This record gives sequence, C-alpha cells and structure tokens, in this order.
Amino acid sequence: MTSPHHPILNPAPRQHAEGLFTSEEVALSGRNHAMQLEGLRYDVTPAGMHYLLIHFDIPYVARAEDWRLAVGGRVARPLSLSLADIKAMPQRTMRVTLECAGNGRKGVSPRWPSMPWAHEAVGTAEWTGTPLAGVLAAAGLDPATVEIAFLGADRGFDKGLEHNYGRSLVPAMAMNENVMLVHAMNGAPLLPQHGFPLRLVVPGWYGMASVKWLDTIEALDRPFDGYQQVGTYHYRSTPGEKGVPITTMRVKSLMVPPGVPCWYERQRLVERGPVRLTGRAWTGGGGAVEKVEVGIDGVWRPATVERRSAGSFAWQAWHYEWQAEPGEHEIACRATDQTGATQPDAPTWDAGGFGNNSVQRVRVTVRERL
Ligand SMILES: Nc1nc2c(c(=O)[nH]1)N[C@H]1C(S)=C(S)[C@@H](COP(=O)(O)O)O[C@H]1N2
Ligand SMILES: [Mo]
Repeated sequence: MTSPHHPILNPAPRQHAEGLFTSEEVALSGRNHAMQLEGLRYDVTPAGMHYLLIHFDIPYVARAEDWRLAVGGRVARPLSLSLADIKAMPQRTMRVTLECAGNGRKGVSPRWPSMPWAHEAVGTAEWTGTPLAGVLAAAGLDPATVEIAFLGADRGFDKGLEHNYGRSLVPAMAMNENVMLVHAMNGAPLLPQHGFPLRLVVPGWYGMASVKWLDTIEALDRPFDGYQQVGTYHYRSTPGEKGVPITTMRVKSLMVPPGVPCWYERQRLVERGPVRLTGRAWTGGGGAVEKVEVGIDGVWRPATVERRSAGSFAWQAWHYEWQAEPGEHEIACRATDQTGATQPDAPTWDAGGFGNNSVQRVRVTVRERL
C-alpha cells in the first residue's frame, strides 16, 4: 500500500517521542549548532560561537548592493531602502543576549521532534543598526495598523505549509526604542548564517522574533497569520490547543562546566581544592537577574552576581568559590529575576518543547591532586 503522505506537501504528522534520537534530529543539530558552554566566559560571544537556528536554507545574497528592504502595506509612503540608506539613519550598538525558544527541548519528555537542543542555544552579540521606529516613522505608519509583519528571504515548508519565515509585532512593540534593524554583529557585517545583510533584533524576547534575511516589512490591518506566528511558538500544555504566544525569555542561568571533559560522555574531572565556578544568567523583557544560587549535591548557596545597568539586555556574569572534595558530585545553578521568577528543578512539559528553563546539572568527579 502506498502512503498518502509526502514529506513536503502532505507530511506524516510528527509524534512526540522518547528515547533514541531520529536521524532527522541529528541532521538538524549538525546544521544548527549551539554555543559551546565554555563560550559563557566571554561578555560578547565570538560570532562563530554564537548559536544558530536556520529553519530553511541560508539565502544567498552575493552583493548587498542588490538587496532592498521593502516597507509597505498600511503606510503613507512605501519605501524601498538600500543598505546604504539604513546605514545613513541614526546608528546604535546594543549588547543583546538571544536564546532560542526551543532551548532545552532535548530534556522535555516526551519530546517534540524538532531541533533537539540541550542547554546552550544562547549567545550575546553587539548588534549595530538603526531603531526600527525611525524606519516606520519615515514610512508613515497608518494609525489603523493592527500588526506589522517582518518577512525573511528564506522560504520552505513546515507541516505542508509553504511560507517565507515571517513574524509580526504589534505597533507598540515595533515602535519600542530597543527594537532594531541591524546590519552588523560584533563590529563586522552580519555573517550569512546570522541574517546578512539585515535582520531584526527584538531584545528581551526569545530568538524567533529576530527575523533574519529581512527583506519585507508590511503594516497590516489584521493580525498576521503566517505559520511561524500562529502555527508554532505557542506554549501548549496539551497538543492541539491554541496555547499562549511565546514572547519574552524566561529566567535562566548556565555554568561553564569545571575541569576537563571526556570526549564522548562529557563528564568532568576536577582536582581537589578551590575551584571558581563561573557562568552567566539572564531573563527576558529587559529585566534583571537578582540572585544566582549554586547547588552542590543538592545544597544551594548564593553565588556572586554582576549587577546590571538599567535598560540592558545582556546576560550577567556570576561566580562561586567551590571547595572541591574528592568523590562524585552534581553541580547545578539557578537564577531568580526581579519579578521573583526562578528556574524550576524539572522542565514544565510543553507540547513543542518550548521555554525549558529548568536548572542545568553537571556531573563532576573530583580526584586528589597528582
Ligand atoms: N528569516 C529567518 N529568521 C529567523 C530564523 C529563521 O529560520 N529564518 N530563525 C529564528 C530563530 S527560531 C532564532 S532562535 C533566531 C536565531 O538567530 P541566530 O541564528 O542568529 O542565533 O533567529 C530567528 N530568525
Ligand atoms: Mo529559535
């Protein structure tokens, strides 16, 4: 019997799974790499270490001169902007921590078959560009605008639906002074994989809002119904329910695993004595992390957290002095933000595997000094 399913036009419904990872998941994790956890040492993640999430293919833009940003829909003056036009507008550089909403999906069981992130789909970059509000003002946004859609040049299929990657914001959010159209990352033109020549950056939100390879902005008199807006990126405690749209990042912390690893299992070996544990913590919506605790074998103690200046969207460094005693240990870290929200011990189950901010645990063997 032939299957009625076709992988592109009518794919077999994906099912939640436990246990072994599929070859599709493994292939996706080759295309989309995480930030190595030792990358938490840098205030600004070196561009090649920053995590990547690319749904379809990276669009090939050979010459930035040939590229245009179209601004249309419910605007008084439709625009077609070159990269030079955008660079001629007021410029600002912002340090922003981005995290994929699917970060931690690997640990949500049963899991949704998609990009099987462990903990490290995060990175911090210095993004340079112009505030989106200035471009929208130049186009003359119609007051009747309900949502503004941002479309990338990348196109493909998901669940049989063909679309360009696209997301939307309500006008108040689009006009927020921190939302930017950026052409540079860490002082260099965007790399192809990070959205060359232009992307949106929505600080404080999970990464899906920061549309890469941006070529169209459209002011709409109705809610945007693109797949990436309505078909996914919702918290759903029951598969198939409407759910809650995903916006800002949940509070989270990560540590640089101490000592040295083994190649395959990634377990750690540390020598007895003082060990400085270090890491980063962040939260969404421009909030601040107020507390980080380190758990050694289940006993939690406060770490020292870098204070942050108001209006900052970058992660905060933390450290903790550990007296490592010989034996087997489990080390964990846990952040709490200014709202009192803290990281759960175990993931809250989500149908799409989104928003897993449960605590990271690292197994460490401590030996006597040689
Ligand atoms: N056009 C386009 N924009 C996109 C995506 C994409 O696949 N296509 N992925 C989104 C998701 S889910 C994330 S987490 C971030 C990742 O940005 P990065 O690869 O620069 O880290 O880009 C977002 N913007
Ligand atoms: Mo993402």
